[in-house]
Amino acid sequence: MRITITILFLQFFLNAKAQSKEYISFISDWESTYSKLPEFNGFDLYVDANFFGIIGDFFGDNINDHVFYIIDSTNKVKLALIDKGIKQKVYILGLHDDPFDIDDYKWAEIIKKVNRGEVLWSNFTDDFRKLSEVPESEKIYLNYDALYLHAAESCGRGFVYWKSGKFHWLQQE
Ligand SMILES: [Ca+2]
Repeated sequence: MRITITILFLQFFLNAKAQSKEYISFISDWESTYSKLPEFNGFDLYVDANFFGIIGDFFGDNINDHVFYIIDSTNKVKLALIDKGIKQKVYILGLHDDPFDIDDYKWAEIIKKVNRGEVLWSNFTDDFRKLSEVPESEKIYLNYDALYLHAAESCGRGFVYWKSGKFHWLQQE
């Protein structure tokens, strides 16, 4: 029992430490670099979501990228993806050309990294379905990471991933 508690405490401590390290790293990257890019003109870093920033390879070149939220002067939250590589590229979801017609990502209070190789799928087409009912041809497997967006209370959620030069969405109801 005591060992279990010690392990739980240790895990909690390590998680908290990892988060704060990530938090500090994103703040400093924003202040020293990203906030100065023309793409982020008029935006501030948004820090009120349940996650702060995510590091992973979302574009498939084995170089870790950065994902975080930004907020504009009208209080709308956009999802920024920094594709780090030989040449750094900036993508912002939530602008007028958003591929999913979303102009405010604030509803997605939680964003998690989906590790490479994990199945991406939609649980709703004409009706709800389980993963075991999804045909193999509709399952997506990537050899790089993806994102899982969801709201804590409502049922809005989905996978966002990059493939063939654009972003894709898979709905989870
Ligand atoms: Ca990359």
